[in-house]
Amino acid sequence: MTTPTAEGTVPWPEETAARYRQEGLWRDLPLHAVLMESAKGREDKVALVDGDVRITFGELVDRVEAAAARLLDIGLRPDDRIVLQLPNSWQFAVLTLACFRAGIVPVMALPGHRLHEMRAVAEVAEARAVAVPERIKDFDHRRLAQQVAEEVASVEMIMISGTAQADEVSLDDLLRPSASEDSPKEKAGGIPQPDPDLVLMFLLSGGTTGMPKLIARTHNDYDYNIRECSRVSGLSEDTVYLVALPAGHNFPLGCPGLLGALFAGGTVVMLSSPHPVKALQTIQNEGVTVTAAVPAVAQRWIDYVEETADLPDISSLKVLQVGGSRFPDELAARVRPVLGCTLQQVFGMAEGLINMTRLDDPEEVITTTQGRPVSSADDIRIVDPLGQDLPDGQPGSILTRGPYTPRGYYRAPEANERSFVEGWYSSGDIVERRPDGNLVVHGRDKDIINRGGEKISAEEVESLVYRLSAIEMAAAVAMPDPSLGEGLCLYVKLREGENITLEQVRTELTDAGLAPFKLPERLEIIDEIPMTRVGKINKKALREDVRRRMEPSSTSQTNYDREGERDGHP
Ligand code: OOB
Repeated sequence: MTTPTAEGTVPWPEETAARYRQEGLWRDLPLHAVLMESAKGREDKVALVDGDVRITFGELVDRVEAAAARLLDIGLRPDDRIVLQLPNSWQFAVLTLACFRAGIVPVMALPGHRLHEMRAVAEVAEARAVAVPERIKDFDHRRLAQQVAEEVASVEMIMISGTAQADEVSLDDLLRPSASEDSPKEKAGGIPQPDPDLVLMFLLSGGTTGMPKLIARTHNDYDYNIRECSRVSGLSEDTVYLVALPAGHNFPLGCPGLLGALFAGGTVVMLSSPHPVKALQTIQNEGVTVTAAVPAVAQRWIDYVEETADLPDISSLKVLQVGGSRFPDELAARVRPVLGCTLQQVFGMAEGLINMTRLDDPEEVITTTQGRPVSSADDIRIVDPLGQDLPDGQPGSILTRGPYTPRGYYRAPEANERSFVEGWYSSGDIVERRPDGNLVVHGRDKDIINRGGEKISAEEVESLVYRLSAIEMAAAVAMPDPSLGEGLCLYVKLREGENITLEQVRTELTDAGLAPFKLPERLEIIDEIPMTRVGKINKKALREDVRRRMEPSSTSQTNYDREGERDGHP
């Protein structure tokens, strides 16, 4: 394999790959072929809904084929990378599928990312294009794309959803249906099929390092990921799947997500925000049967239903998947009584392994565990700090490998050294395996903050904080948050005679281009940062400290007021 993306990936060992093929887990189908198959005989059925836009399977296949050809016509080549930062919209789905068809590799950025993240992923991926909307709310994504293009040499093209300027590629034009004036190539659909063993797309890791890492997923592995998740979530052509989380995230994309729903012959409904008013109304209007939420979103939906008279009728909803961070047992127990649907807990990761409770599991399993692997080919070990296997019932670090868990990050040998041990991926989660095989997530030993399902690397935030000359030492730690589970508290030691406010820190990090969801919400200025005996910052002590400070008796002026920030994605 000599393509640029293949060179930076860590492939599965040959004999393992051969076994996955032989067992039929890897089918050697390019992913768009699965869509073509599901579209057959359903040409007039609605595949995709986005507000007033309704696209049938026939139209979807046509647009995807035409757009794939146009991507090549404008000068992109198979294996080129496009950083995709689009809100949940029909354009997201069509462009993603068109990339898959052409063998062009989308890099799944999130709408909340800013220059710091976009530049980093464009650089690592050596992207040739960036696809953005003009704006989301009051943020100018065109300007962001222009900055990325100015700073990253490989980026030559800006694709705009909305009104494109002369030097930009118009996505509305690129993604339009085929027409008689199209080139013969577009009509013939004669572009080469991508090799299913090659990179399909890059997902972003919610990892621990200073910069986001890319996870190369192949056609073969992601096809299997989607198939197993669809089976365990009971998807069929009757499925109406609501995309309420950011579509570029693995969970709503392929677990089983929008791709699973399309491949099952079901209908996908795109919604730009999981706000309960919109989401519940959409469930009623479109007859949504399944959707995915992070715990913070599920909690808002539950609270909203309990507090509101005259609600939309959401009885079509059969399954609510919840994952991304730990769903508290007490909340899990309220899903069926309040929302009237089956809860499916999902403990997954962009790096691969997906665990789910089964729809027919006893209520106790559904409400107190995070399920078990979706595939019998997933291997799991629970180990102690020395790497020794632990018996069931004892929490330890989870290691995993399998047919849809790649063996390394893209172009990241150092991170691979730490996160992959002899082919096993170590996610940094502390997990107990019960005798019935179900997993319970107890915590983690990785240095991240999980803010309502959005992962924040402490190191990434700390490294930017050091730009403030007043700060001598900094530590970002998780603090309890009633709605998001965790928030970010920044501890700092100041240089002699200096002072600083939370607002100054937030402004500095914003100016550095950090995504808003990663900004600290509380600042604690202390005389000495506690250290462990081996000379590392004692984050456990700091987490306990902030917990104490937040107890009702103690008051603090430094907590950031986040009201108004809660309409968007968590
Ligand atoms: C999902 O993927 P990522 O890549 O954003 O984050 C993975 C990490 C896990 O290692 C774990 O720390 C945490 O998120 N996590 C959970 C969890 N689900 C994910 N922690 C506790 N309980 C859960 N149910 O978050 C993701 C990807 C696919 C499907 C679902 C979630």
